[in-house]
Amino acid sequence: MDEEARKALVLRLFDIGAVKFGTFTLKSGIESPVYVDLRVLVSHPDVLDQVANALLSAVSSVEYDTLCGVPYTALPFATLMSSKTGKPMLMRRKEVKAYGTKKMIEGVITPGQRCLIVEDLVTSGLSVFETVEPLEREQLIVNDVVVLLDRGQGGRKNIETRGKNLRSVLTLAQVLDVLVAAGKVDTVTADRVTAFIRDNQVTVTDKLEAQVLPTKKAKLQRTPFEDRAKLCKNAVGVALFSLMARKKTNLCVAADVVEAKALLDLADAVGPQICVLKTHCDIVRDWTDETGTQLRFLADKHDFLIFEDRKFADIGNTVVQQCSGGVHRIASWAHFTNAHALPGDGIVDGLRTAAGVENHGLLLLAQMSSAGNLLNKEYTSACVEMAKRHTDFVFGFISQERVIEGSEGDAFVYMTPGVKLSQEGDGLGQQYNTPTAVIADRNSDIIIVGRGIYKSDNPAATAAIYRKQAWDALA
Ligand code: S5P
Repeated sequence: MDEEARKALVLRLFDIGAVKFGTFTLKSGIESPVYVDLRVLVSHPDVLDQVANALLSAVSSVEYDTLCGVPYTALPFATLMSSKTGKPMLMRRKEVKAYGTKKMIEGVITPGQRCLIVEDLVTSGLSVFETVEPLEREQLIVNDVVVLLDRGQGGRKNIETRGKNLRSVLTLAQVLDVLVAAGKVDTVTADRVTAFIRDNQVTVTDKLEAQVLPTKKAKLQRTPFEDRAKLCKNAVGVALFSLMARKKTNLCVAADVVEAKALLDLADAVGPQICVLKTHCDIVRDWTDETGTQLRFLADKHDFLIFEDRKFADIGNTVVQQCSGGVHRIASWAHFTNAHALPGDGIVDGLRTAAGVENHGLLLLAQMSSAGNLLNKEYTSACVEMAKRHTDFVFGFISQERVIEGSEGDAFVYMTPGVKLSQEGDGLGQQYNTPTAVIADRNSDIIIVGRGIYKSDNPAATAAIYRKQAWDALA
């Protein structure tokens, strides 16, 4: 931005009351001779437009794929910049939704993309990191921050020492120079402001950082899987926790392919990466007893468990037949299966009768990934209570997050479907989260990935990528 444009912008900011001089008590209780309120800009579209142009010219040499404004004041800045450049925008939620998908970042997330942070005002620089953190957790690359006004109180240093480049359109010192030259502010006031800035430098201490950045506050303490194996009461659950600890994987592949050969080939290819292979035997058009036998052979060869995702939902007497009989004879080859809690305890009793607790286990569906599903909080709690009544057989949940806290919850495993590196849905209601979001933010144990892996060009290599992300997210 040239000198004239800068001057014009400063004068307009002063005219509309975005920068004021006098005596103001800040949130911290400190008295300041200057007050900057950039929220008023939304009432002045011409200034907003000037600001967006100025921010864009400040980042003309920066390479980025997407941009994200720090809420709320910088959101309209980012929106205009996105519209002018055609680059997509992401939005960070200030409050995480208490229901539904609990996303921190809205918009289409493409891991590996470079995201530019747009901020209105930098004082300490810490609020920038409240936005950087969730973006980096989603595997976006954040190198650059652009701000309209740097107050000059140490924010630049705080941002740069954390490895980010800061570009600012204006500093408060520049604003003062323009306003003094234009006769809008007298030199006594300008000197007071300069002295204030000098005397109020903000250094970010660990304590301050922990107050501002929530994830620094309470780093999740996870009980190791080998210890959870000792808490679990079902033999298959014990085997699963031990396997995860031994093989160092918390990846389950949903092998939703429709031919037996394709299923076995996929199982053989991803077998080295997974702790669980999840099947839907009723979508395999040429299923025979031999398919089950071969799957068991591959499970032994690669050290994984087989989970038939049958989602039983009938009365006890019927599920006995469905689990042990029919064409699929599920209990003869699957290590564990799952059920809806809807029919009541009889469904658990029926499946226990059909399969036995020695070599089989059961998960309950406590939450689902699909949009508009009817499994509300009360239902989830009722599922949890049901599981606690049957710990000899029920060893975990299909859920979107950990549903039982504390050591009591450590005895159960939490498996989460709806996982993909890119979060676009499938047009049929499926909703996706990234491996990191599921494991690190929602404290789940195992990611279940279907199309993200079996539809990729190289399922074995893709499985290795998901495996690493999910395992690293436990740390
Ligand atoms: O809530 C659920 C529960 C399950 S078990 N949402 C799900 O998507 N699933 C299953 O997980 C679903 O039946 C499918 O086999 C897998 C997800 O597949 P993807 O291709 O969307 O990853």
